[in-house]
Amino acid sequence: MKTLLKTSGLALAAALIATPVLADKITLRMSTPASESDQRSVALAEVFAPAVAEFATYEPHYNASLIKQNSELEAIASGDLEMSIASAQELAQYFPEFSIFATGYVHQDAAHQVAVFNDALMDPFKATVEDELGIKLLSVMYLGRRHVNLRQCPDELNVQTPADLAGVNLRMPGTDAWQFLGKALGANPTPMAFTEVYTALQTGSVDGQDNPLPTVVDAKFYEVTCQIALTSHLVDLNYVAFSKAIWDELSPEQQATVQAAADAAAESGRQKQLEKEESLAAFLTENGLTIYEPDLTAFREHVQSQYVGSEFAESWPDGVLEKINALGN
Ligand code: KDO
Repeated sequence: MKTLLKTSGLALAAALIATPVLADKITLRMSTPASESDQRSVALAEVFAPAVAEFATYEPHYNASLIKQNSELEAIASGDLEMSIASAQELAQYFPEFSIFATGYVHQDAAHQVAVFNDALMDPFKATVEDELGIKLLSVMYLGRRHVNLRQCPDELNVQTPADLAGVNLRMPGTDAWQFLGKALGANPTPMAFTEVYTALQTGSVDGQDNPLPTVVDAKFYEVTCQIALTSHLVDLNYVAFSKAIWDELSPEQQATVQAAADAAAESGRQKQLEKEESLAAFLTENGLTIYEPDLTAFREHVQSQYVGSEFAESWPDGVLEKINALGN
């Protein structure tokens, strides 16, 4: 009997020594200006979080409740945040060359965004962010086609060409690349955080805003606006931004799991956002908005002409725009 106990005790001790003590799970705080119901938020919560749950606790913070919009990258770099749904426009604050991915009428559609993000042309951009900010851009997320959404009804303000936006106070997000796009559309851009837009439209402190149809529905902008001119002036994207310091603490297997989880979440959100873009025009019309297509040639030609010779275009590495165009259809 003694021998049995002794043997089992030794076996137990050996088992405990052999079993690595499970380190505490890492916490991944994620901040976004988006709501909890936005498809990008849903995808990270429902696809990314479960996939990494064995070694990480995903902790989302919506509506810019933890970190204000366009300050998320700084927060990750300083260790106050681990993840964000970042934008090229935010990155362009640090690295002007990122403005090429925020330029009107460059990306053609969601598939083009994925092709560009996965192409070798992207490698120097990703390396710069990793080396200088300590942030990994894991995947590209589809935000959607941005259109001009106005308080005024078409009988008061009908938008066919950029000239029709002269004097229109158009809210754009707060970075230079966004303000430039607002001017390129022909409007007077007003910088404003996403979480302030609904009230600004409701009170008339701005005439309009520009976001994809799913956002117009999710943020209920349709309640305080009257029309959408389908300019499609930017097929907009975000990046799943991830702390390199955290990444470097992970095992190669855990890093592969995080990468696969980010890609799966981005793809899931992309498909749902595309489905919403197809179906929501009817919902918005039923809810009183007038939706129409303006003179797209006039908008495309005018917007593109504004970038030629601009400070942003000067920052674009030689040949990148041609490579992006070649990846399109
Ligand atoms: C916005 O502020 O209009 C914008 O669409 C900019 C995007 O880069 C992104 O920050 C987005 O807001 C938020 O994710 C809310 O949808």
